Amino acid sequence: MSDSSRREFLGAAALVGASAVLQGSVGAGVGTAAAVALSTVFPGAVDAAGAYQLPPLSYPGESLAPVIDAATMALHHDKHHLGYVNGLKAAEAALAEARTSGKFDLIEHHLAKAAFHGAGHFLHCVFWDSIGPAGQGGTPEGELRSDLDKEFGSLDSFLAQFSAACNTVEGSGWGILGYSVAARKLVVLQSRNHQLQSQWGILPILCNDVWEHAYYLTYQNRRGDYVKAFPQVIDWKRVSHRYALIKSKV
Ligand code: MN3
Repeated sequence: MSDSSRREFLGAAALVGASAVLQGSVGAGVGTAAAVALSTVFPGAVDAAGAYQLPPLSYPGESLAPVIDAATMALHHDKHHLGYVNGLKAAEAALAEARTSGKFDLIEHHLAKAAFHGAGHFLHCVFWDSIGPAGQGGTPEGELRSDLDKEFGSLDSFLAQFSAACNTVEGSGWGILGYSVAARKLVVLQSRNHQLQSQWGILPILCNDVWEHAYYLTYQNRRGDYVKAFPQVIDWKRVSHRYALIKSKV
C-alpha cells in the first residue's frame, strides 16, 4: 500500500490521529518500521511484514471469567475480530481495483467497508491489549496514573465517567479512554458502531466493547452489569505501558 492510500484509509477509518505516529515510517512502504509504529498504538494489528493479522491473545481466554466468560472470549476473538481482519483486507483490495476503474460510486462503497472493518480491527487490537485475567490487573502506573488524576481528579472519578460513556452509547459502540494529540491530554469519548467517532485526533489508550456480542452470553440485556464488572479485567500494567510509549512518540 502506498503512503497516500494508507493515510487515506486511516482517515476513512476515523483514526486519523494515528497518522501523527505513523508519519515518517510509512513512506518506506509497509515494512518492519511501519509495523512497529502501528503496533505501538494498535498492538498486534499487523505482522512483522506489515500485513493485517488477528493478534494472538497474550492470556488464556478463560482467565477473564467470571467477568467475561470463555465462550464469549473465543467467539469474540476468533470469529468476530477475524471477520474484521478479513473484511478489511477484502475492502482494501476492492478499493484498489475500484480506483483504477475510476468508478466513484464503487470507491465510496468500499471506503465505507474499509472504515467499518478497519475501525473494528484497530479498536479490537486495543481492547485485547487493555484486558487480562480477572482481578490481576493492578492499578494505573506512572504517567497514566498522574494524568488520570490530573484530568479526572481520581481513578474512581475516571472510572465513573468511562462507565457512563459505555452505558450510554446508543446501540452498538465503544467507550474509549483516548489521548488527544493536539490538546495533549486524556479524554473519555464514545464511538457508535466503530467508525462514528465523536472526536478526531484521538489515540485510543483503553477501550471497552459494548456491542452485544461482547457480553450477551453472560449478561443478556444487562449492559450495565457488564460495564460495572469490566474494571476487574482491565490490565493497568499494559495500558500504562502503552500510554507511556505513545506519549513519548507524539
Ligand atoms: Mn467486538
